Amino acid sequence: MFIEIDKGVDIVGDIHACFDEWKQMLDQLGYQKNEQGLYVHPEGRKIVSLGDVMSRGPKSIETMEFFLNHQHLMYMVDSNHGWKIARWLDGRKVQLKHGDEKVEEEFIEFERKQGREKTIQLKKQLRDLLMNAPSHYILTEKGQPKVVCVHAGIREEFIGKESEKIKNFCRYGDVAGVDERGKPIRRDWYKQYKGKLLIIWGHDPKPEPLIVNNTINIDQGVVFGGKLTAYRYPEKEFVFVQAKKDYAGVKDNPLNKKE
Ligand SMILES: [Mn+2]
Repeated sequence: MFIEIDKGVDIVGDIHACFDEWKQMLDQLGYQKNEQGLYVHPEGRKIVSLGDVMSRGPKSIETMEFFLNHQHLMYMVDSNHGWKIARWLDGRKVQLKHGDEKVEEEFIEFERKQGREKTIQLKKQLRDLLMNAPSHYILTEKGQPKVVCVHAGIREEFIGKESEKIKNFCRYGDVAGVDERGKPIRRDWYKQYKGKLLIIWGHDPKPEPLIVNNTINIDQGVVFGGKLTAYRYPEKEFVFVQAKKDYAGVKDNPLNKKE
């Protein structure tokens, strides 16, 4: 759960299968391909993903495979779509909706082209990757905690701990049931946060990075036609990649939501 910041960390918000924008982000952050065709940073930087790397967008498998092949420099926290897909890959009965059905469509196509054996193997590898993702990561400087990376939210007393309750909170945020249309009612946990550690989170798309107390939301809704955001630490800089289009095409685009 601890990552030493060392040469620097690039924290990236929800990619949601926007693989083209993700590759552009890697270029902008200065990552380069080595002789094996794998990305590395010349200064030895690392990447932490805030989860929800798949679903809704066009290239879930490619994005997940990228994480699988780059475990030498990438970390990923648990997330709501990640957890749903992990259970689906595990063969459990889950209802695929809110863009998760696109992952299944991609796998049907993958199996048609690559065959059953390869598909089973990839599904197992991705299942393991997603199932083993921790609820949050703590970035440390010479062993001292500085930054918490989490998908949907966290409370100060949960930091550094792990339990079913904590996993749920980090995956979905502070959810107070569902409204009459079946949408989760989200409580804004960050408005109550009073901790010293900087919390970087995603999940809830905002048009611009939202800085409240000691928290920063870096999900700028790339899959909804917004932008992909990375936050560089210790530089404390934002890097953006504009979406090529609105991939999700939902009627109630969350980027239009009034605060
Ligand atoms: Mn999410």
